Amino acid sequence: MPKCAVITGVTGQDGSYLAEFLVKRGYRVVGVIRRASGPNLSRIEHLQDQIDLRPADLLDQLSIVRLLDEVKPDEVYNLAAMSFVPTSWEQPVLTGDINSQGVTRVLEAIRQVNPKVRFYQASSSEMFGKVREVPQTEVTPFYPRSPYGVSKVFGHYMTVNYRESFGIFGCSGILFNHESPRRGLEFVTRKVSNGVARIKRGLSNKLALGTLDAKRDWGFAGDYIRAIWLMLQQDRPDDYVIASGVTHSVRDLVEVAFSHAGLNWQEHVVVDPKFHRPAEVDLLVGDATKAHRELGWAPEVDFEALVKMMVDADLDRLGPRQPVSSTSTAGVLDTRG
Ligand code: NAP
Ligand code: G4F
Repeated sequence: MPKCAVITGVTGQDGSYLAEFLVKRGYRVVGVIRRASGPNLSRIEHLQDQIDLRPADLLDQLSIVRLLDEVKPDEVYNLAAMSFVPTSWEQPVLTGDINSQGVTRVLEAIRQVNPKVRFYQASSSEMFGKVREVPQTEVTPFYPRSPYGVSKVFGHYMTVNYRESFGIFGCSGILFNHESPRRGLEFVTRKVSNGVARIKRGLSNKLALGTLDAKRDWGFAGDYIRAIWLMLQQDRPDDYVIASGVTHSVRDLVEVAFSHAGLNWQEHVVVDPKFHRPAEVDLLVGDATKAHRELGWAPEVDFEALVKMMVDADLDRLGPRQPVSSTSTAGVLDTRG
């Protein structure tokens, strides 16, 4: 019998890579989709005949219980979340309901339907926030700096508690920022790669960003998915930091992305205070020694290769060069991000 995995958040960046990964390993993959008024399956279109899509919502306990009861999975990967930090200040209650109590709902469903199901929780380096030590490890104290970060601390500790209280095989992956050509357009890496491609193709001339000083430990989503799966294949459940161990500023990101397209970033990037956050996470850099040692995991794509991959993908997506007026400021990219 092939193993069966349920993926919440299958329509998102990580869910799409994980679904591909598990299908290749012969899993029966069940992806959870919530009701939308229009199609939002673009990241998993190519997989649609290889995975089973079922409706459920992290806000609806019964829908999760029913799903697990019908599907009888061996593994549940809880990737669903309200994942954009700025939105968490606008919608803190919804953020908590999905990212915190949503985790409880899945854990309770497992406890009720089959406590032997293995569970993965998508925790985040945002939990470190105003960092207490550098680099951050599995034992670094948390100091979240946004409702999103706070909500993820709750989900993390519920996973630890269901493991320690009820013997659930629950693992929490503390993943640092990971990106790809499938990243949402509002996150800074994709905003930059898309902005560079638009400028290069003559569709825009300026890119408005927030702080250029914040530093992140950026990796490739395809690499991080392997670590997630490895956690659930171990003899005992545990928590792991997954990171590249190298940090770069947003300014570094911008420099690499623009120069890869033959552009000078200083001619195009403007700082707009509207993208500044009520509280910033200034520096993240993870120490993934435990994952290297116990999971045998290591990333394969470094920062420069990642940025170039994303710029190339957006250039390809936008197609051939359009006529450009170098003095025009029309079309300044103004996404939510
Ligand atoms: P993403 O692209 O924003 O995807 C989020 C997914 O969650 C989407 O499939 C979304 O469905 C789904 N979702 C949201 N609310 C839901 C609800 N109430 N019920 C069911 N599904 C719901 O996020 P990602 O980058 O793939 O990240 C995956 C997970 O890892 C998230 O939990 C995120 O917080 C966490 N994480 C991400 C990173 C990173 O750098 N990417 C780092 C650390 C942790 P719709 O398509 O319907 O909106
Ligand atoms: O790309 P970001 O929006 O990602 P952020 O806030 O680090 O969160 C991401 O990574 C977390 C893991 O640490 C995940 F848990 C979370 O779900 C999400 O995937 O912003 C990165 C940095 C920030 O310091 C931000 O202030 O880039 C800075 N930034 C500067 N200008 C910008 C912009 N961020 C965005 N989104 N848009 C800007 O214009």
